Amino acid sequence: MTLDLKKIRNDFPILGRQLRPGVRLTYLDSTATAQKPLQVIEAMDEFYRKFNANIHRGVHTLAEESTALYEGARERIAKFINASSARQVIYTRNTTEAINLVAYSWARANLKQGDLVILTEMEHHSNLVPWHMLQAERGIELEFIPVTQDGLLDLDAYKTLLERQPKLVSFTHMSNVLGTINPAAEIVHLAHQAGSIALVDGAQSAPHLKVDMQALDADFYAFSAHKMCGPTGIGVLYGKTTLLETMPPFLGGGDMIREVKLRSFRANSLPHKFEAGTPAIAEAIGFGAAVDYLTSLGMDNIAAHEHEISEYAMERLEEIPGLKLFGPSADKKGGVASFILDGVHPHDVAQILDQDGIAVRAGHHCAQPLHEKFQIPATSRASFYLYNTKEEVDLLVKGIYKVKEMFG
Ligand code: C6P
Repeated sequence: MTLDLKKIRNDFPILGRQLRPGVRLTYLDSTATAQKPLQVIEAMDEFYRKFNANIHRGVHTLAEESTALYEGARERIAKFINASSARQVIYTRNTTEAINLVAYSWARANLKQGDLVILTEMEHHSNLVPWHMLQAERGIELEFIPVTQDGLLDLDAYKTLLERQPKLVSFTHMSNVLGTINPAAEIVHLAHQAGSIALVDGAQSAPHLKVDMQALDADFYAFSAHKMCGPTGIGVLYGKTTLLETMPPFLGGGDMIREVKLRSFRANSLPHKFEAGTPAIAEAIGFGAAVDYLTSLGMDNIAAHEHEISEYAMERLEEIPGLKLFGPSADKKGGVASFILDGVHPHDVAQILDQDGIAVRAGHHCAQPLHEKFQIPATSRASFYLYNTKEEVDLLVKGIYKVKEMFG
């Protein structure tokens, strides 16, 4: 089913915004954060107007209603990723915190000096730095699956690395710079065959692809609501029950305990064991509304729409003299176009496009080692989501020609 773009765009009030007189917003930065539909904005607004109370703590009506809304959202998020139980869905602040939870809890309980963790050269800093920190503390070893010149993971090199019997393979499902969609199920399967567990960074896959935890078989999967039309401040760590149950708590405090004595405590059951303190309640409810929204459109329809837009964008961008695109061909990637333009700094490209209301990101996109690999300090990045149109791609192309003209 094709998406009804006119109807969808009406759901997003911000997309109608005039930035300055005569300058309409063209939002091509959804990889950084997606815009929010009325369905999400209204769910959060309604929570504060009618239901606001702390959760799991009260017996009064509002406390029971807000607990039911918070837990109901967890159930729907679990269904969205096809987790077998909502107990496997731990609310975190974002993908970064979800990965750090694994690094602090599972890894510090299970990894010792000399143990190998395999990452990839295309990781976001949030799947690099927690492991650097553990390396400094514990002396674990890090190896990286190389990225080929056309932006794919070198799976032969991965198979060779697996001979060294890693304890953990942690990789991104989809690159936020190259757009590459990695063969996640295969990478997980190979990790398991080698006796390792696998963590998938789903920050860019959960918003754009149909993900199925039971088919993927990952031990951990991390994602953020704000990239999936939901609010900032909430994300999820999905984990296999057997692992989550044996892991020590991450943060200590209220709600994560079953019993506290002056000199000891007993941890709560899943998922509460990992949710210390008053959580982001309205945000969880907004997240639930976001997965309902995505489900109502259909993840397969969203992926097909994005594929059509990004294929068109690649074609149009490739025509521009002096523009170099990074990453694989459109059939192997999601809606991300990172590029450099001869003789123009990526920040200047972004700034000039902004004059015409076109929002793209410039910089290393929190993937500095990947940029180093391609021997560039930065790229400009346009990214596409369910509400973007071919007309917006045309505006981007027109804007880039304007940049070229200004820089002679
Ligand atoms: N990438 C981008 O513009 P947080 O910030 O925790 O919600 O997500 C971190 C993260 C982890 N992995 C990948 C692959 C990501 O793309 C991101 C976030 C944004 O590319 C912001 S830097």
